[in-house]
Amino acid sequence: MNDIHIPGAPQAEPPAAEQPVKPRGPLPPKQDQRAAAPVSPTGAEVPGSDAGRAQQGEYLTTAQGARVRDTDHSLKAGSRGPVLLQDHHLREKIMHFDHERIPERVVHARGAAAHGIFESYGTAGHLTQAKFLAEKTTTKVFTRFSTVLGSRGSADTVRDTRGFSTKFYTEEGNYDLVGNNIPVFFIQDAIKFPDIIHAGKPHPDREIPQAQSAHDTFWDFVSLHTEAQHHTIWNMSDRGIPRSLRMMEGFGVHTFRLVNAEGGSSLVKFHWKPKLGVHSITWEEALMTNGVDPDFHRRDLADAIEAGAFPEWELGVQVFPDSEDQMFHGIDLLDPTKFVPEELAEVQMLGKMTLNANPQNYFAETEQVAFHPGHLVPGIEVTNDPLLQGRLFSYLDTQITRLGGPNFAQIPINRPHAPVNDMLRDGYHQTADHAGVAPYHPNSFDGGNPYPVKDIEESASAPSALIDFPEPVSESVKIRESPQSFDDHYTQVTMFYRSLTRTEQLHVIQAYTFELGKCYEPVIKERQLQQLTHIDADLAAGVAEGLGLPVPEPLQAPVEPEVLSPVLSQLGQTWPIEGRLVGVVVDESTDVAAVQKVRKAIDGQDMVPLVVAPTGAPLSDGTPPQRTYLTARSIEFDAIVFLTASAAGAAGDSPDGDHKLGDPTGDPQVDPRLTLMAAEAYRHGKAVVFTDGSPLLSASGVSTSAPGVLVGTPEKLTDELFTLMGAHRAWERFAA
Ligand code: HDD
Repeated sequence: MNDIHIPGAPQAEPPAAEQPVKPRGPLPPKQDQRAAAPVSPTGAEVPGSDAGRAQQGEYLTTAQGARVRDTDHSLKAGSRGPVLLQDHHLREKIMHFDHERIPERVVHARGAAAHGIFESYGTAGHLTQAKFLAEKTTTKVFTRFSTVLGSRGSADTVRDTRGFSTKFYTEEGNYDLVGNNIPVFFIQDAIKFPDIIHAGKPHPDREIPQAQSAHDTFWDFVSLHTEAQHHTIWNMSDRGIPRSLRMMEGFGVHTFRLVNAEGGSSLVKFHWKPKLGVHSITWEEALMTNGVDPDFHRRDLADAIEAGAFPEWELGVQVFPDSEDQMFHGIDLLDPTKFVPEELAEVQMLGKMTLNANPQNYFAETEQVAFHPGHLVPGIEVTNDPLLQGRLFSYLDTQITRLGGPNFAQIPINRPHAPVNDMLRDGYHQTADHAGVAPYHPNSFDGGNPYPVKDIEESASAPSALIDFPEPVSESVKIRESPQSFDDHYTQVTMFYRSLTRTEQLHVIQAYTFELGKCYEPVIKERQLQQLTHIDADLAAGVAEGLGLPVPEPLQAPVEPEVLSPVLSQLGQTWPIEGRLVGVVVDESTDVAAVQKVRKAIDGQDMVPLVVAPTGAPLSDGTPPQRTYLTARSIEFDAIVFLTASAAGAAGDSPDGDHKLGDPTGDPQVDPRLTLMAAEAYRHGKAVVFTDGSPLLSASGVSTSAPGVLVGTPEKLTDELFTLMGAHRAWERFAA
C-alpha cells in the first residue's frame, strides 16, 4: 500500500490558516497555498498538476479574466444605499451560481466513480477484433457505480440494484459497457421502462419513500407484471445491499455479439468478477448506515483508492454459438430477464480492470460522464434483445436534456482518446473550432476528407464500428408481441432461490416481509404472496407468516429447476481481506504497545486499522485516534478488536455526559456506547476480539463460545482474526 494516505490515519498537521489582515499598503503577491495545504478529506494531495486545473493564478478574476479588487461587497450608492445595476462582478457571480445545477439522471442519479486501467490478457482474438480485448494492451477506463431509484442526494446502502458502467477509452474509439450488479432485468421490452421506473420511484403525491422499493406502487407493478419477479428476488437477496462497490459483480445483462477479424461471430454475456469477492451487509446494518453514514459506499471507494488498495475486477465472457435460434439450454439469449448459470457456460477471463485514481472534480467527471450501450468499437455489436434496442435510443436522448445539447461528447470526461473526425457541427456548447469548409460527404473541398472506411480500405472486414453484422432478418409481419420463449417467468426465480444457502434464503424471506410490510393495500400483499407460491412454497410460507396472512393456493406449481447454481451463494469461501476496516477500541488503561502491535498486524494485511478512543485526545505515545466513542459506530468496521482492559469510561465520566447511546440499565462500569458497538458487531456476525475477562463481554451479551468471538491477548489473536475475516462473517451466528 502507499504509505501516504491511510484513511483516518495520523496525518501531518495542516498549516494553520492565515488570519485575514487588513492591508496597510499593496499586498505582496501570494504564493499558491494549495501545494502546502492538504485538500482531500483524508489529507492526501489531490492528484494532477496545477497546469491541468481550470483555475490558475493568484489573483481573483471575473470570467473574462479581469482582476477583481473586492468580492465581498456589492457596488452601492453609498454604504447604506441601493445596489447598482452596473455591478458586473455581482451580476456575473450570482448569474453563474443560479445556473450551477443540471438535471440529475432520471435513473441512476446517485453515483460514485473512479479512473483506472484495463489490462487485456490478449486472449480474445478468436472471438473479437476489438483491439483492446484481442491484443495484450492497456486501456484507460472510467467507471461509475450508481443506485437506480434514489435522487442524487439519497443514501448509499438502500436496497436497490447497482449500476456498473465502464467507459473504455480505446484507440479505436470509446466503448461503454453499461451494466448492473444483477444479471437480469425487470422487463423484457424497453417500452415498459417508464412503467417500472414510475412504479419504483416515490409516490407522485407526497414524493415518498426516497430510494426504496418498499412501497405500494412498486409491488403493485411487479405483482401484476410477472416477468419482473426474477430481478425482484435478486434485489430481495443480499445482492441488493452490497458491502462495498469494490465487492460487487457486474453484468452486461444482454447478450452481445462479438465479431472476429475473419468475420466469425459469437454471442456473449459480459461479467465483471471482483477480486475481493461478492459480499453484502445485513439489512439492519444497511438501515443504520443510511443514517450514520449515507455516503458509506462512495467514501469506501474513494478511501480505498487513496490508500492504494486499488479495487480490481476481471472481465470475462460466457460464449454461446451464434445459432439461428439464439437459444442455449432452453434459455432464450435475447430475453434479458434470464441469465445463463455459470454451471452451464463458464466465464472466460479476458482481462483485468484496476481503479487507481479518484476524480478530481465530481461534477466535471462523475456527473457529466455520459454512457451509452451503443458506444461500440469494431468487433463488438448489439443483438436484437428488445430491451437493448430501446436503450440504444434512450441514452443519446437523455443526455440532450441532462447535459444541455448535442455536444456532450466534447466534455473532457467523454472525449475519445482516439482521433475524432466527424461531420457534426455547431449546436449548444460547441467547443471545437472546426477547420475546413466541407463537413459533408462526398466533397471536393477539404481534400475530400473525411472518408468512410470503405472508400479507403478494400477489405470488407477492415476494422470499423457499427458494421451491421449480416444477420438474417426473419420474414415476419410487424407485430407488437414477445416470442413464446419469453413466457416462463418463474423457473429461473425458483432456481435462484434454491441455489442459496438457508442463511441467505432467510434473508430473502425477511426482505420480502419487510418490503411488503411497508405496503398499505392488502390486495397488493396478497397478490405478491400469490406470486411467491409460484416460486417456492417455503418462501411463500415464510413471508406469509411474517405478514400474518394466509398462504394463497398456488395457481401454478413451482417448476423443479434442471440445474442449481451454487456459485450464486456468497457463503462458504475464503476471500482476500485487503482494504477492510478494523476498529481498534482503546480506553485510558489500554497498553499503547499492544495498540501498536495490533495496528501493525492489521496494516501488514493491507487492511486499515482505525483507533477508537474515549475522546479525540492522543494516546500516551502521541498517536491520535481516528474515531471517538461518540463518532464511531459498529457499521463501518468489518471486525473490532476491543483492547479495553478495564471497566472503561464508567457512566457519567464521558465528555458528553448523559447523551451516551446504549442501554442505561446495563453494567454501569462499562461505557454503553461500547456495549452497543460490541452487541451490534456480534449481532451482525462480525469477528470480534476481547481481552481476557473484559467486562464488556457480559455487558454486551456476547457469548465467549460463539463462532467468531476471540478472547485472550488480542495482539496474539490477530492471525485467527484474519482467518475469520476471510469468510466475511461468522455465518454460523445467523439463524439457519
Ligand atoms: Fe439504463 C442510465 C444500466 C435499461 C434508460 N442505465 C443507466 C445507468 C446504468 C444503466 C448503469 C447509469 C449510467 C451512468 O452511470 O451514467 N439500464 C441499465 C441496464 C439496463 C438498463 C443494465 C438493462 C439491462 N435503461 C434501460 C432501459 C432504458 C434505460 C430499458 C430506457 C428505455 N438508463 C436509461 C437512461 C439513463 C440510464 C434514461 C439515465 C441517465 C443516462 O441514461 O445517461 O437513458
